[in-house]
Amino acid sequence: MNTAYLSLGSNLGNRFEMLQDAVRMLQEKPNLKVTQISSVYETDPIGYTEQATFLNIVVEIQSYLSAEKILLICLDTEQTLGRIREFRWGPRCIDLDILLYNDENIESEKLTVPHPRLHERGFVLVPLMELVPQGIHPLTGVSFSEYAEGQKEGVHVWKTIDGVDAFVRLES
Ligand code: GSY
Repeated sequence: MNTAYLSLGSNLGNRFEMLQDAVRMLQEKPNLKVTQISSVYETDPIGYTEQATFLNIVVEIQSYLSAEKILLICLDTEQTLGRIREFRWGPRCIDLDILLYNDENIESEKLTVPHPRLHERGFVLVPLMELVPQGIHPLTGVSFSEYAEGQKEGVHVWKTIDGVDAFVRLES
């Protein structure tokens, strides 16, 4: 069994509903279970800053699928939910990224894991630390909490969540 962590973000349309739909779609996939979910954070945009604030979460999944198959599921989820992305770093309905896949280092044409910008994004580190408070970056050995120092500005809890099932059932 493999454990992976995915980052989900939305800053277009009904952001919360987008996150819920994405998690529901993940739940419906055979051979994949969503086992943990962070609080929902409202976060200032990073990269292209002249855009709306994001809602971000991190989920833990357990699966026998390879990281490449999980990537295909993420892309399929984005497409099904009609991601509109006009340009790189720009606004998007929903974005799913693989942050970690076990402690593996994967470098292929399509996929780099751990996510290459994981350690420099407060909107990823803060929710990730909820799920793995003692987490260590598998390549550098530096703790996520150390990386998160100085990157918490603009990352605020928007809604606390009482488990995956409660999250998908919440009124949006
Ligand atoms: O990489 C995911 C998309 N994205 C985000 C995001 O999800 N949250 C915040 N706060 N800024 C972002 N910039 C990009 S690109």
